[in-house]
Amino acid sequence: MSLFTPEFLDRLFSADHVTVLTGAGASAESGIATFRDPDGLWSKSSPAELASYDAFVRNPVRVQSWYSARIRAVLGADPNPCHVSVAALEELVPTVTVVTQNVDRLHHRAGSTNVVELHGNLIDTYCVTCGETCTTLEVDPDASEPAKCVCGGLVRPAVVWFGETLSRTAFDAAVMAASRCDVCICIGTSAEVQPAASLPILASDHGSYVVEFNVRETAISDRIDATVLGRAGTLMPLLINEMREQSNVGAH
Ligand code: BJW
Repeated sequence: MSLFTPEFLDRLFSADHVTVLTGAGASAESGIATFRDPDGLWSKSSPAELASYDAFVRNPVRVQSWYSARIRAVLGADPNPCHVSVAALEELVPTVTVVTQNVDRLHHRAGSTNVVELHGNLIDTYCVTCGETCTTLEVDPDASEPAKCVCGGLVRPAVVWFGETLSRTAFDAAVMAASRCDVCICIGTSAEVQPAASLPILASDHGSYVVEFNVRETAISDRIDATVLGRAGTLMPLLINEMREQSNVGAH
């Protein structure tokens, strides 16, 4: 007995374009903390003190040291079965676009070839004064000075903070992917942060079948076609197995 509805599977088997929107839950099984879960990053620290440009300028050492620890966590993590299965979708569907809110580069490392990073990434850093790429923002929480560029400007991670606009190129690509896909699979996002959370609704408005894989219901559950409850690293491999079995049946 499949966990997935017949309509979802039918739409997926005949899809030309699938858009996968991922959030922190997709990387949770790689050991990377989510934001809004009971043990998530925002349960320990306030986003207002860490994830805005104002917070960064007010206390650069605090923000840089917090990001230093997160960069180390991401560099020490590996893609999990969810990332691997999302990459495997490319063997089964003509066009797959991965639109991720995650900043950990794990979709790239798992082999996905068409990834749109809505909120930037944690690997790159740049100077807020001259804009040059900097090698590192590594700083201890008790450092007396923040990490600076050779020009003297503060070094920041290449992520999108609250109140900042997303890259135009990335957002345009995400809107295009949401409005043109036949199926949209949202994995491990609370759908509480805009404008990312509006993408599945846009997909639905354009006739796409929209399903979410999550351990709990979310802010968009009652506005989409189906919610499949479970862990991303379990559900995505199950889905790929069903698709492979179906394509083998079709081939014989
Ligand atoms: C599992 C699982 C497992 C766990 N398997 N599932 C319109 C209306 C209202 C507000 C706004 C609006 N437009 C703009 C705003 C303001 C703001 C916003 O949305 N605020 C809301 C919180 C109210 N948005 C912005 O500021 C954005 N900019 C913007 O819109 O620019 C234009 C503009 C500017 C100014 C004014 C108006 C317009 C920018 C947003 C940037 C978000 N940045 C962050 C930090 C990135 C850097 C970093 O990593 O430090 O991005 S915040 C954080 O939230 C991070 C995430 O990408 C993002 C989304 O979180 P996500 O991925 O959904 O994670 P969680 O933790 O929330 O959820 C995890 C889910 O996984 C849960 O559902 C679990 O159940 C599930 N899960 N384990 C499956 N194993």
